[in-house]
Amino acid sequence: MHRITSSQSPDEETLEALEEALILADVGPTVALRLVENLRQVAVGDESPRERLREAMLEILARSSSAVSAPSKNQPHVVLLVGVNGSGKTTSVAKLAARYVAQGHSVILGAADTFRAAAVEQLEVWGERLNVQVISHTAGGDPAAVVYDTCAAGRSRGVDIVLIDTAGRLHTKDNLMAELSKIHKTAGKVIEGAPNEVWLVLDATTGQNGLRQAEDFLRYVGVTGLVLAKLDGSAKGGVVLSIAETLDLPIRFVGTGEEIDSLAPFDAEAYVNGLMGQD
Ligand SMILES: Nc1nc2c(ncn2[C@@H]2O[C@H](COP(=O)(O)OP(=O)(O)O)[C@@H](O)[C@H]2O)c(=O)[nH]1
Ligand SMILES: [Mg+2]
Repeated sequence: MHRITSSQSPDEETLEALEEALILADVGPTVALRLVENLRQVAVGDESPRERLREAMLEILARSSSAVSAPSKNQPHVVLLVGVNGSGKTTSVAKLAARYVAQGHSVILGAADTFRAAAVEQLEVWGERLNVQVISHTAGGDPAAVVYDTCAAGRSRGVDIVLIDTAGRLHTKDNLMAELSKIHKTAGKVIEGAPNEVWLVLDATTGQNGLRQAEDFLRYVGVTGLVLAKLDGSAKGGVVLSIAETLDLPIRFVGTGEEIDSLAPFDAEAYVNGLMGQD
């Protein structure tokens, strides 16, 4: 039987299989190569390459997972959700609202996706179900004005958490990204230091384009964390590992279904196990 001993480097076949698994899980060739290259170079102990790879990934995730800013007692904690079309922003806003309400927080929602009337309705349906107020304007209006009103309402009512849904936008469209910067600044005009968090919602089925998305959203609105939606399908969501490694962005929540309670705080161990195909 072939056994790796202390002085040997792991066999090429194993390394190649691991690299391929990473790429198939959407980790991306650059980070996959870097991870496997490290396995190749570091002297091998008793641990299997697979186990060491697992640890290396957990290390990346631990490094990027700074503590999330906590809601303060004095003013609303504002969270802005951003991302491309259909990534899961509105659903994630609703899920987060349900979660915060269950924790005893008061919540208000801002329907700043003014591009589509359906988007406002979608959020209002969730708001009714959760008994949470939704601030909206007519479709086609200025999203920054919605953000202004939502933050102002949140402040005057003394709510704990303000969650703002935004329109899906292509990260490559400068005018839409500039609009997002304006939304960001507007929140800060109403509530000092707002938004406290800007979470980029990524669809787990997004391949390496997710990294480019994260870079662009980070540049325009200072993304502070990720929400990985749709991790319930066959997708492994490896792109967030690339993002964590490359941009040092923490993953905050994971969406695992269309239902309101299908959202959980990110669990690095579970994620890495899923990535490596052992649940
Ligand atoms: N399976 C699954 N579907 C989701 C999840 N999050 C959102 N969706 C679905 O993805 C679609 C787009 O979601 P939506 O929140 O409207 O995306 P938005 O355009 O970014 O606001 C909807 O059909 C949602 O029900 C998830 O975690 N798992
Ligand atoms: Mg939406």
